[in-house]
Amino acid sequence: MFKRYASLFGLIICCISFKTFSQQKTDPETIRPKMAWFEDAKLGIFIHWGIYAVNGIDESWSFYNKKISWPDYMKQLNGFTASKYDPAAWADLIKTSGARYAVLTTKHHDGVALWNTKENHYSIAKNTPAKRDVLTPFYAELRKRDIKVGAYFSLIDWSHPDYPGFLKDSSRYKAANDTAKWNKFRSFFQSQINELSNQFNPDLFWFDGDWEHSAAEWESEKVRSGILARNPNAIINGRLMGYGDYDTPEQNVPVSRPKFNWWELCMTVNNNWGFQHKDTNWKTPAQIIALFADVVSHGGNLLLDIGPREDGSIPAQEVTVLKELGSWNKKHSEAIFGTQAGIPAGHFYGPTTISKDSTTLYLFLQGHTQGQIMIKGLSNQIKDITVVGKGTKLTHQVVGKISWSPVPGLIYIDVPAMSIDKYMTVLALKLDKPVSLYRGKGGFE
Ligand code: FHN
Repeated sequence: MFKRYASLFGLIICCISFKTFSQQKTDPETIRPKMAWFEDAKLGIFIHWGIYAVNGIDESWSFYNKKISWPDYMKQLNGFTASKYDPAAWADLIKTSGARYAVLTTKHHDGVALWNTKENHYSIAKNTPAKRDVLTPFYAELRKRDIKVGAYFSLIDWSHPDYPGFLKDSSRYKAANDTAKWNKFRSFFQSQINELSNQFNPDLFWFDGDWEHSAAEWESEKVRSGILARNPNAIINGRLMGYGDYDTPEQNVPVSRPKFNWWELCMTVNNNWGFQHKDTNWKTPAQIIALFADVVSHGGNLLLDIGPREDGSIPAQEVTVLKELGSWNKKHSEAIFGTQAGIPAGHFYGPTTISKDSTTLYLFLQGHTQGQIMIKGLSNQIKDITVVGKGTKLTHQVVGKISWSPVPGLIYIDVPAMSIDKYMTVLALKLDKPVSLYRGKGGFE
């Protein structure tokens, strides 16, 4: 019964909100096997690290939007030292958070590569006092800890003389009007992608900036097949003009379940992707944990962004968020990792997840909820209720169940103050059989 409602719900949602789904060129059934680790991962850490951390200004956008001139922006090359960069400590922190993958900006729209690119263009290794490729050691540390390796790569390269776009309201040329130049740029960016593939063999390619050109102009199909020829299991995010594997909403927690397949919300801990001295608008661990539960409840992953300083140190607030998220994840692991999206909204006021075999329903209690909570339309018998990570057993009461009617009663559970978690309490409801929901009108229907 649950499956029937889940598909109906999915179908309705799909029809209303998923333009991008219908535009995807990849067949979900073909890619399903390689998506398995991603589907179970739930949490990834995004890292925006680049020369923009020197002045603490918008990554690339600051010169594009003319808040600073391009020459002044590029002067930040001289201040990027990576002097405190400790890739093992970064990887340890990521592991502690519970994340299963990490995505680092190998090159943002400003064109500065974090590895020693063979192409004749900017890199941290050649043009900054850091004087080294910072990708290799980080990826090695991630792999030692069994964390999947992700490479963010901007298709847009506003600093490249052969790239059409440059500043807001002024471009160098139009791709369609100078094919020779555009072809030169294409061969440049595709060579850089080949370098990443061959040197680092990322588990995940995270493209960005596809909006400036069409799939035909980027040669998205060729880019995709080139990556897959090197590694057929590589996952590609959905910013390759239809040639990616999953959707990437940004900064906006979906208000309803996005779609059947795979998606990932990328979100900052404060207001910006990269390090900015003035940005102190940090989300609290409680807020991040609630957002994370919300995303997982809707069947997605959270790609939580941090912005290290130019020297490679990570702001204390981000360290705290990752550590607190990690200890909460450790305690509530069974309710998050390897679960599936929860029941549709309306049955319970809060996020939910379901075990893979569908016989355990997890309820995430908002804030410091204590006292009575209620579930509507759950047709199952509840065999047992446990506070996850604590083991406390709770009792429940079923009210209003008429023996001859298909309408299930209302379920009330008392949550005592002594069982609540400092961030978000989770209850595990063991059911008599796979989740079965009633969504009728009542009476005989
Ligand atoms: O322009 C970028 C932005 O700077 C940042 O990198 C985000 C992360 O998803 N992506 C782009 C905007 O969608």
